[in-house]
Amino acid sequence: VPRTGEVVFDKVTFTYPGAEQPVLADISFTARRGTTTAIIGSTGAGKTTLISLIPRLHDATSGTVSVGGVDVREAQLESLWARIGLVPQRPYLFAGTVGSNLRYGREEATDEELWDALAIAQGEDFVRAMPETLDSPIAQGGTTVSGGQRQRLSIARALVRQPDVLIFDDSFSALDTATDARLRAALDREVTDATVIVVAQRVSSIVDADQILVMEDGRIVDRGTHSELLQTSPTYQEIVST
Ligand code: TTP
Ligand code: MG
Repeated sequence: VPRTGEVVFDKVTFTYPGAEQPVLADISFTARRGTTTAIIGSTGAGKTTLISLIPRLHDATSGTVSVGGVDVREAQLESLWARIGLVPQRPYLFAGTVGSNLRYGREEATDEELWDALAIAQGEDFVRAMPETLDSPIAQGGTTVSGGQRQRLSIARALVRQPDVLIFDDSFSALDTATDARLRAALDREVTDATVIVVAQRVSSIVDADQILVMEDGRIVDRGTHSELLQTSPTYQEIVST
């Protein structure tokens, strides 16, 4: 029986249209509901490309990607997207208010739901400190908030949608380590049903992950928990030590 939100990659390769070299080769893994899968690897390793196949921003060149047991190529796009919350590496805020940006994707969310999402995303304090809180204006591109605030609003926006699959693409990089730790603790506590996929540069952001995939040149070269990889993966040891 396919589980809600389970994400499975089966022998996936991907080449960008017009490119000669594949960016992803032989990617296979299962990300289970209620667990966190972390993806780590150097810049250009293919992490953003990998997660972009889940909501079909691109289609695999070969192999299959499935969500909840359904091949994404056979899923209806709207219902697929409704189940996925992706926080992009460069989050985008549009001209409007804090509230309208948070409701993007789920217009019917109540103010209380927005505050709950902000509390998890560690954005509650700064939004409460704004003169008009949820009604405070946001300029196009989010230029009126800091990079870290933009990241937290973007994380809260994904949480408001209550997706089965939550994907964070380097979403904690602009946060100081204490805020990063509080955010991950809140996610662990409050988001228990979703399949969580975390792309990270910083090892401290992923030490608690149920499985860590180490990527290099479009391949998963090692996998395991933090303590397993410390023992078995020279690549991981190198990432940890830098
Ligand atoms: P990415 O998937 O963007 O690599 P990354 O997310 O691991 O890197 P970073 O940590 O810096 O975010 O890129 C993988 C390769 O694919 C890289 O050689 C650039 C190439 N690429 C394209 O050709 N077109 C694209 O649209 C993207 C996103 C990447
Ligand atoms: Mg990336």
